[in-house]
Amino acid sequence: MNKLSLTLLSTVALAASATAQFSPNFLLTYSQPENNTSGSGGTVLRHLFPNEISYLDFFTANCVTASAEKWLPRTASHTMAGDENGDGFYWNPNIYGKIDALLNNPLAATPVVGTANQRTVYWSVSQPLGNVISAGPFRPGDIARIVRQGFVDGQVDYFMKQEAFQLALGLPFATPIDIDAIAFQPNFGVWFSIDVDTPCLTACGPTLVQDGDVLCIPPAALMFGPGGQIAGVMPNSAVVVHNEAQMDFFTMNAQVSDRFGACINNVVDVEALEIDLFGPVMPFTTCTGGVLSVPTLLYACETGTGASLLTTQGGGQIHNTPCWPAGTPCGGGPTFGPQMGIRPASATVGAASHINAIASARVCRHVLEPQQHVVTAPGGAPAGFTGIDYASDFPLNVVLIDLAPAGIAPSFPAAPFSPTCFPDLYAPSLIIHAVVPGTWGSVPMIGIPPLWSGKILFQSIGLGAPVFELSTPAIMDIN
Ligand SMILES: [Ca+2]
Ligand SMILES: [Ca+2]
Ligand SMILES: [Ca+2]
Ligand SMILES: [Ca+2]
Repeated sequence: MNKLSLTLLSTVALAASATAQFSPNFLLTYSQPENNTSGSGGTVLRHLFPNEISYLDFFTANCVTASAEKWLPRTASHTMAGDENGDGFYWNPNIYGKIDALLNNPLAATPVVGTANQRTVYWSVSQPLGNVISAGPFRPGDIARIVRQGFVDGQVDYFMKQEAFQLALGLPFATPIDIDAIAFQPNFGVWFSIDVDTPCLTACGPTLVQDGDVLCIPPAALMFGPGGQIAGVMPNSAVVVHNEAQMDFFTMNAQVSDRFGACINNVVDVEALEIDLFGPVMPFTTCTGGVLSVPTLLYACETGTGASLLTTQGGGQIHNTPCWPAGTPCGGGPTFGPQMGIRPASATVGAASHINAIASARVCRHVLEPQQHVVTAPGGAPAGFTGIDYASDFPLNVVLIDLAPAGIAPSFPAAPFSPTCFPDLYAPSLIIHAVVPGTWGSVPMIGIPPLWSGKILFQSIGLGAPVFELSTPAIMDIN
């Protein structure tokens, strides 16, 4: 028995646990800056950016309050990644460009089965991460995350590298690609879309792979690493399962309006993918005579402004969330955005965004974000001159303050604490800055002495769960 068949056997066994993880809730990103429906208690957390991940909870929230709540703020990314571009600032408002693909890998180890955190999910970027801190690059063609390796923080850790996609597509490594949608289940393989039409050499020979195509790398062509990541692929193994014309057909059938109320007839570009484990599975015979199991796919497309979400089920439909359809049917007016957690542009026009990345997930929400990320105060500043906003589902929260070194802040595993929220402690001296109640609020900033400069770090401990649960970390640059 060769190595590939052995790998396949083990993944079939693992697949049984995957269905338990499917959630009607989503981690997701939007293509444009948006505001969420809840308003996040008036805090800065209501402003969602294309390089931040939000959480949309249809299940534990009642439908009236379902809102996209910020889950991976930029400040948490730059604390995890450090001063990746070496400019002396942690703060990089354009980090990643946009997050254009998201993956909650069912094979990833998580402290609690069925949940995910900011260290377990993977994403893709549209602009490379700076290469000052991480030994490995984070390129638009990678699906990766930022972790601590041993005692070294800020390292890029891959689900699947650009080179593996290139190999599967029959492309030379010199041809960069941008992956702009990803989904994975061990029994269905890797499903993806690219951002720019590219001539490839797939399993079917020379093929112009289009940005609206949906491709699969079948399970038998994948080799897995010990953490459930893709350690290798068979060359030229990628298959176009739904080409752009087929995706246009699904979209036409779905009969969904865009933000202006016009009916969408094509995808232009497939921008987000997730496998719907509750949907039917269809067989697909490839050009080589192989048969693939094709799952129901949730997808978003570039034309899907107002943040609609569609499904391939039944030949193409608007996805039904547990609360409502994820788009307005043709003739019913614009798709506004609140159906997927964001506010419309006006009373008559929907939100500008299409959904840019999506992953089914269940997560804990505990987030910090300074109102002001960079402070220039050579003359000093009084206490409370700005604030650190927070979101927490815990009744009581202890906000810690610490100093961070230039470059990269060290983190420490919090286990057995924080099993569902952020899993690492960035404030080891445990100096208490404030104690605040839950949901949303703001903590006053400390005063800054004249001529002081440095990096100030905040992280909060939520109390009221069975064990302490940590917030995402935040760093302010003080000049
Ligand atoms: Ca920087
Ligand atoms: Ca990308
Ligand atoms: Ca695409
Ligand atoms: Ca995308």
